[in-house]
Amino acid sequence: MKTIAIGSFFVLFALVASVATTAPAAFADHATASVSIPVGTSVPGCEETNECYVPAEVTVDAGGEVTWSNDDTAAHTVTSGTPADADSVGALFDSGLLLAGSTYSWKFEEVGTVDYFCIVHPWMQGVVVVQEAMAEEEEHMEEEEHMEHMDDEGHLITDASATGMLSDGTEVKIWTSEPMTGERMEVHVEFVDAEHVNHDITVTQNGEVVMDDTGAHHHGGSGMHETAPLSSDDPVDITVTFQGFGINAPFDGPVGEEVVFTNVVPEFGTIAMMILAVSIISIIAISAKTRVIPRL
Ligand SMILES: [Cu+2]
Repeated sequence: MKTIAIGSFFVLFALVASVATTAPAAFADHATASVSIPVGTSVPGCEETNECYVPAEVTVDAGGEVTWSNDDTAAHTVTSGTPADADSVGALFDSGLLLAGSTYSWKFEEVGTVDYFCIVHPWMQGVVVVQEAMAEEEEHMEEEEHMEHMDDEGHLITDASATGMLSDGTEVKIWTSEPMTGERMEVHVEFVDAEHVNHDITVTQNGEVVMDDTGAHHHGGSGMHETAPLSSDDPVDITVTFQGFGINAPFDGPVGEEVVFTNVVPEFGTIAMMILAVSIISIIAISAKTRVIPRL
């Protein structure tokens, strides 16, 4: 009886997990975009590097929404138009004074390019490109393209962007899409030949956290994660923290070990650099060759 109970629990779990992992997270997501108003923009200078709004240009589908957050200590505005053309100022939208720490959103209905700026600090300028919402077919194609990196079970079949290893010999592979401004980046993680893997994963770009998933569970040992829309094309750093094999705690394996992938640049293929940091928790002496048999 007990075996049956555990067995059906497992099936149910596997079912739920597979539904969760195959649900098509809009792979080409242009429904929303986020723009930050960084610290220090109330004095001129940010326009020299086009960083008064970050990113200075974002793309959304028609009907998509852009959200600006004022991360500066001064108040700013997000006002459509350009300072040079008085008639254009605020013709489409105007946030009014956006106090420090507040946000403003606007939904863009029409295809085209919309300039905007800050009335208080007119050197602050940005652009929103509104594009035709992608036809469903195209989206499917992108989805298939995306699936080409994995087999039916979600295991990587193309070259991994980088590979690391836990102290028990379990290989950890990652594959990422290219980091692109305004786009979400996909990160596939695979613990090779492992089942019921629990892990955390953090992605940073130029020191900014763009993804922080804790408590991920991949019943087949692999899964896909997605970052927030990126604010630059720069490479990212990925930290995978292993949290053990198993469905119910206590979990097996070198819990707490981190595999850190720095400077991940997918177009250059393989590893830029890989560091294995072993935390104190995992000084359970397991020989590097020992395979940990996942316990159900
Ligand atoms: Cu301003």
